[in-house]
Amino acid sequence: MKKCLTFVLLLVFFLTACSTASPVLSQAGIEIYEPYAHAAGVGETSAAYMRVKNTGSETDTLLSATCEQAMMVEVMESMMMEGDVMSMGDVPGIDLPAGRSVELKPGSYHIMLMDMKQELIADSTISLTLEFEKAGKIVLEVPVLALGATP
Ligand SMILES: [Cu+2]
Repeated sequence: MKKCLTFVLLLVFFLTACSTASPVLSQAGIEIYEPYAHAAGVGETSAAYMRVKNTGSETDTLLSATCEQAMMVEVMESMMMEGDVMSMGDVPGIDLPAGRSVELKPGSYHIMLMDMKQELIADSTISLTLEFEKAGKIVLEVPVLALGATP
């Protein structure tokens, strides 16, 4: 009986681990987990976040991104707080070491969607194209969440 319970607990543990750890997309050695963007109005700025895992055997680099609904898209890193303002700058790329995950999250790396041509409505999705040095282009559906919400 005790063995049986241990087995059930292990099974529950593995099922839980699997459900939170499944990528929404796996292509050319790149896995994408939990992508999301925040709602924004026309002319406003939004950002997209996600976890990117490189399952390949060589370092890859996320070079750039494009989104049809935004006038301009840049891969950025938030660097420091200056008073109340978070300063950020575009980066030439985000290195993805082999076998490792890199998180794009508020206050860190993010994909900035600038000057939206179209309103980003919560509970909708947008299409984002990521360009990697080795994996090439990956088109991704990104769920839009209310401002400040996380998956
Ligand atoms: Cu930014």
